[in-house]
Amino acid sequence: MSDASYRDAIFSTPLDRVARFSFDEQVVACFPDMIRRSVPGYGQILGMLGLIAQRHLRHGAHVYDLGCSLGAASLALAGSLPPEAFRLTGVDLSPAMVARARETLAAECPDHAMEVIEGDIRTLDYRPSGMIVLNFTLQFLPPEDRDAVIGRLFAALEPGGVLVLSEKVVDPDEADNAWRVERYHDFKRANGYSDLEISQKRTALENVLVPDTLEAHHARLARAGFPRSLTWFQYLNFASLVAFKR
Ligand code: GEK
Repeated sequence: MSDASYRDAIFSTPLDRVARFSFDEQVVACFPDMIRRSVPGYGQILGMLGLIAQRHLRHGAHVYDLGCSLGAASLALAGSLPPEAFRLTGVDLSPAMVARARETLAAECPDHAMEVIEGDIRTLDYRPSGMIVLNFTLQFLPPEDRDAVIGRLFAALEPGGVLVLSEKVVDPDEADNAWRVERYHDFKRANGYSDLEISQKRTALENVLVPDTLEAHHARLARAGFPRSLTWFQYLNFASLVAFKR
């Protein structure tokens, strides 16, 4: 990224009332550092998006990057595919994210046809697309809205289209879940977060990020009409699925 990126220190000082997490200016400034140190496998997932697109994306098709934040998934696709291979629309609800994503995509890949729009993925009027990326975004929607969104994405995909869905997940087995969460906190500590930062971030995300089980994701994809979905990646309590529309 061309702009300066700051280290995430949002939850490093004791706050008497921890605010609900939101994607504001403060988060935008340190977002690349935050997501890299907080999401196990984030870089590997981005790297694989281009390879999945190379195999499954019809030449010239349209792609959505939903909840695009600063456009990292879009940049990863542009790094793997030539400009004529696809057109892309990034969508995000946060004006601060959209502004920075627009600047970044224009500076880094001026030859690729990529636009970023401010919008809510629950109400967007979707155009026919060959690939849809939901990279750690569905988890922020109220659980009762998730079925309808996945149904609309299935309808928007062209035959042969693919949906890539990456999410924080919860294990139905309580002991297995506890082990994954504890090792995830070790992962964050190893990446320089203090116990205070880990616990305050956890509180801020309560009721904002509500994870589903992998089973619930596959069942939802099937209900929406996807004849096939598989978990292609998992690292502790973070996973990525791919769903195919035949
Ligand atoms: C990446 N995909 O770097 N409509 C549109 N955007 C939304 C909505 C909504 N209803 N709700 C939340 N968002 C990115 C990372 S971050 C994940 C995605 C994280 C947006 C929100 O504004 C934020 O930018 C993004 O979803 C989630 O590959 O921060 O853990």
